[in-house]
Amino acid sequence: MGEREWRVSLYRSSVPVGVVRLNVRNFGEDGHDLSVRTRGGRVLGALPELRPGETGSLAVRVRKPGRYVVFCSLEGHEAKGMRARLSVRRRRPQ
Ligand SMILES: [Cu+2]
Repeated sequence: MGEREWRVSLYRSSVPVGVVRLNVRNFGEDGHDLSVRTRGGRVLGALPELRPGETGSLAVRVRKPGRYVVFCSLEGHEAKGMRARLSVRRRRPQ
């Protein structure tokens, strides 16, 4: 996935429950960080700020299917558009 001003782009917007790993590159010209929260606002994990061009990896354990929000927590960035919706689905029976 990638971040830039003022966008968060997920390569996959739907993943199964379990450990969700987000590999991110900052394609922008400013620093950006990355967090995942529930719709209720509980933060499940956070990656510190990445400088332009840097990459990072954030793994969060998601136990319940539903919608989650992937966003940049730097002041004002989410309001400018740096958020994306992540749908977490049940695992299909094998
Ligand atoms: Cu940002």
